[in-house]
Amino acid sequence: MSPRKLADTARALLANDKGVLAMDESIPTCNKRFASVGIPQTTEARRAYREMILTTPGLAASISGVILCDETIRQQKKDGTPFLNVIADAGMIAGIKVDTGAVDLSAHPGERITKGLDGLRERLNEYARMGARFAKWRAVITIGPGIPTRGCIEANAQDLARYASLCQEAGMVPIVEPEVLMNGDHTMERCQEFTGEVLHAVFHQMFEQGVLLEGMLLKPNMVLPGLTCSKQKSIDEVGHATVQCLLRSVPAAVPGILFLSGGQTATLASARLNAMNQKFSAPLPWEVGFSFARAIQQPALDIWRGDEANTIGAQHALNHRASCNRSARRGEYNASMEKS
Ligand code: 5MM
Repeated sequence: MSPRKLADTARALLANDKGVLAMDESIPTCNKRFASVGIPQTTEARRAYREMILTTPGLAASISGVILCDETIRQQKKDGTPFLNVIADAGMIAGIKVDTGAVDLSAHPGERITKGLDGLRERLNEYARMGARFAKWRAVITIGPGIPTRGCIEANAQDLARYASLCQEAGMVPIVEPEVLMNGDHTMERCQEFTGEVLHAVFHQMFEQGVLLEGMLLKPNMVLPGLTCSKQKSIDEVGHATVQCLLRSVPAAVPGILFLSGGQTATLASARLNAMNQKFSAPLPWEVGFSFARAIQQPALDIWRGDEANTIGAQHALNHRASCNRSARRGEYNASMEKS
């Protein structure tokens, strides 16, 4: 492991106010998204969709890196060009999702633990040889009656730290993604409390496992009220609670925070990211960016619908979202951009 190389990759992913596009949906998740808009759930449809995304003209102006899944990293364009070459030729960095999904955590009803540590060293070495320079692992924390428990938080935090340490050994930057879900009727205050608790546990475990903070990136949830909470909050209130929570729990040595969107609408995710960068830019120790999946892809998927004739329109929508989020990183996003 070269600390300099890791830090350089992390910085490259944050450079020029760009973001990281998450297009690493597992086969079941991608199929679920396709089913919702009537696209056939086939290997070829997933390949064609990923080709549409990766060949979007100008995408690299707003996107520094893309997270792929195991199926996609091995696929090619229709003309045979490997996706990895398309990504490199566009000037973007390839990354890979290396968790293998979340399953029920034994003895903890309603809670989940992420799988994927078995054989991870070998898989990381293979992906590094293929050209991936960073990786991603998502842990899922649910808020509900009596949960999350310490047992669930600690188990996921330890696995995230073991994953991060193995990534760095393989020369890859770990994106560490502990997601506190927005499903439920909990208040924003409860989300803030548990997001803080989870982040403290994650950074404690990363310290124990010797993870180089300068060579990693954090991908957390924003601090939000639950989807069905009766007390929804303004954009500025969300921005304030999120930044306050992160300032209390994320060490300054971490170079960047790349938010997930978690099911927020595309425009709300941009507006909330913008509020954080607009109102708090001066005192923040880390860069505050994005690694959205749905909040970048969904408008494009709604247009594409599996029909090649819709490619240009879908690519335009994808580029638009990526570019709005780049503006939000600078605190320059505003609603009028949606009209143009
Ligand atoms: C939370 O999901 C991640 C960010 O996506 P959103 O911005 O849509 O919330 C995303 O990278 C996720 O980890 C991937 O889509 C992979 O998910 P699965 O569950 O298919 O492994």
